[in-house]
Amino acid sequence: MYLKRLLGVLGDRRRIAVVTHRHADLDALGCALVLRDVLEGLGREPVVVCPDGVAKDARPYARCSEEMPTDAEMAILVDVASLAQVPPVDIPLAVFDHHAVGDALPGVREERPSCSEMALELALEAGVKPRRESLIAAALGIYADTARLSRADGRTLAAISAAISEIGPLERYIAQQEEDRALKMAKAKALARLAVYETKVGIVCATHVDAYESDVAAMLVSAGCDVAIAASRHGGEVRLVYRSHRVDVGEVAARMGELLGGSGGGHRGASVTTVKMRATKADLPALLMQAVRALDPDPRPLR
Ligand SMILES: [Mn+2]
Repeated sequence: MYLKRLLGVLGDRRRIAVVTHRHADLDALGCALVLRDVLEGLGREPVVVCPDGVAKDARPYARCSEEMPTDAEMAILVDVASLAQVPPVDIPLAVFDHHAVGDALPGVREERPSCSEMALELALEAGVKPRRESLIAAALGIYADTARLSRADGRTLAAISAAISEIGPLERYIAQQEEDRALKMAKAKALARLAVYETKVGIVCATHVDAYESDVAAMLVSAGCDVAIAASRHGGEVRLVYRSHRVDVGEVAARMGELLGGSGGGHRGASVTTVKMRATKADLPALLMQAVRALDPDPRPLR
């Protein structure tokens, strides 16, 4: 299905650059690695090129060069809809992409949920077994581009199913995507300093950190807090970040801003109060208590 079209544009060229869009994401990289394996299986000499490097979550699978090889006879652009997404290339171009709308180039362009699944279908068609690393990147690429498979159709699931049969459940690779040590420390400290209250608006969780207050507040809401408040100090300023799926914390942040002589506001579910004040770390729990009392004057600490 794809093989004939691809072979048609390749002709008898041997040295092929498989080029992702700038800052390749997992789908671009997975697609490129599987395509490379297929081309190798067909007796060509492919090289994967990732202009300007790869996105953070794709870094564990970045087996690619940032520079174009000087001797490539053709470049196949993968996961690339527009030529604006790649640096200028002065050799014959082809495309292997899952965006129906894009610059007119020879090759394979079809509206599909991900580029990686197209490459996996191509591998099956060509009778080539991709490397394990390529299968992992492609499966993660499908998972990412389909918003955790919510946009997957039957063909997508068949492709990822074949990959997972080889590499095992994705859980181990997703868990491997390590967070920054600094972010992990901020989350751990936030948990160590956490105060939890039952209030008339639900469970309110309050804590303080040196940085990553938004990530910390989001973490607390995903853990089940109805309202999360994360305090932090930045220069001569104290920041209270609010998150909630239930309570209009935009209004709460504005009210706290007035109360403390600062300013506050934001969205219904995500907001912030900032106050110019010299505070020490030891002052933050009392400020947080004020913020909790703004939600309910009589909060009951959870023990
Ligand atoms: Mn993609």
